[in-house]
Amino acid sequence: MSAPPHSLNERMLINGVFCDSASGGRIDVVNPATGDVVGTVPRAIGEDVQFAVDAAASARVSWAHTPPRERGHALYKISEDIEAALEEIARLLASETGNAIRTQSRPEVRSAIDLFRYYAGLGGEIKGQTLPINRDMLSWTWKEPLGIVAAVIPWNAPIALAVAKIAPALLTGNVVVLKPAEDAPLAVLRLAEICNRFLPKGVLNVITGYGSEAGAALASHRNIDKITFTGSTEVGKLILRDSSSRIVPVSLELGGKSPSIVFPDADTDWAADGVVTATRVTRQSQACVAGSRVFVHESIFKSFTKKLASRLSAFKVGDPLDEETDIGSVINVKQFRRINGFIRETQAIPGVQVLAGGLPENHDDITSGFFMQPTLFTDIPLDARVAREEVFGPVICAIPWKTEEEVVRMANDTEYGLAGFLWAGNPLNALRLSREIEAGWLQINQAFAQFPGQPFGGFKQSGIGREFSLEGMIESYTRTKSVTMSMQVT
Ligand code: TAP
Repeated sequence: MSAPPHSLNERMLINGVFCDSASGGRIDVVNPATGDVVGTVPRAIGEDVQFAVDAAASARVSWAHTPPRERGHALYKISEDIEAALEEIARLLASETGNAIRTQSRPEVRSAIDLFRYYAGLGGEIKGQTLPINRDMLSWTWKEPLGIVAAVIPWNAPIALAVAKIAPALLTGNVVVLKPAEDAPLAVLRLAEICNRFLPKGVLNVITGYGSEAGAALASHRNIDKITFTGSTEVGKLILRDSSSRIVPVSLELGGKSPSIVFPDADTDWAADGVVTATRVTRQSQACVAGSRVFVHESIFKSFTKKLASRLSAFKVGDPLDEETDIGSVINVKQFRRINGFIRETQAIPGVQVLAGGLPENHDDITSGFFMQPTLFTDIPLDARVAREEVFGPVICAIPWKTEEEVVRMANDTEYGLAGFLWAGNPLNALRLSREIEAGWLQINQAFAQFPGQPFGGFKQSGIGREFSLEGMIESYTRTKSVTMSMQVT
């Protein structure tokens, strides 16, 4: 294994100062690929959350009054310093998440730079409307910031997801208290250090700690004006329920079980490569959009799944910091056991075929190095757990279909509705079906990651609200005030 960065004793950012928690408690951050402690971070408690919210409250008015162009300029300066630190941040990310540096961590930092730059130029778009009520009356709307935004993010893409919340919230004049996941706070703290160079104190605060402790205290704080959360549907529901007592607006980006539909006339080499990308296996499929239900037309099912299996088996799995590695390590032992539970249970179903992967060696007694070759199952009953629940790991189900009506029904038979992928020789066939698939983001003959500017978010239990876009920024981080004025002077 290549050497990880030296172990870091980090502090969290409150009111422009890097500090320890009030309790003095600390949390180890472990490289899942090696079991090495790569750093420690403060274990924030309710008192720290209070300090951070108070700091944000003090900074709120002056930041809201800062001209949007100046706020955008600060975001651009931040993007330049992230670019200068790209390699260091990417190594940190790879070390704490287990995500391979070449295929995941470096591209993730690049996407964060892009996202800051996208929002940096949108200051002039925070605009209202004038309304034609009558000639004697002027009526217009203003878009105002909401105030203090509580942002809670998971570990699977911490830098990209932090920026997806910080950049639009700050540009629109809000102040932020962000909590990263306990498994992956280090790169986010490095990002906070860069942001702090260009932002007034208190505008961005980053607290580290456990979800049930710091996360819950933040999300339920009575002075929070907006909650934006990415993570599990289960915690999303908790937050939504709790926020209802205070009528606080909530944006949720939750789980998924996305369909990937292969038509009989698809270019099967192109589609097999695309399906692999859609499953996000190079991030151990720890991705909410992962197209883990692959519906293949029955006329090409056998040949296509064989092609898919050979591609999945060819990936190099191992040390995330090695440039040769395609797929790194699953995040932690809990997720590793959970994923293996799905595999074990599915393998035991009579008739199920395992075309690639399967249970990793030493799956029972492992304490680090949660490496998994992607698994491909066929002949699975549609009601099997693996075909219905989000695995959040490299486990794919291939399912045959006969008619378009049938595949639409199967694709939509899920509580989720985040993304979907369609692979067809005649794109008009895919286009026709795309109207029927219940998902917030569909791609035809491609499987890219989100582009800045593209509204991204889920239908059904995959979430509420849109990110990565001007539309999402205005919806999620501003409120509309109407003003009417008489033009008759009496
Ligand atoms: P969650 O438990 O939902 O964690 C996401 C974030 O919420 C973390 O920062 C977590 O802190 C925090 N959190 C946990 N409990 C909280 C509470 N009661 N109040 C406020 N914040 C709380 O997800 P996870 O454990 O990281 O992953 C579990 C499952 O979530 C996965 O299997 C997958 O299905 C889903 N997931 C979805 C996504 C996306 S992008 N949709 C991303 C990651 C995970 P701690 O990490 O410190 O507990």
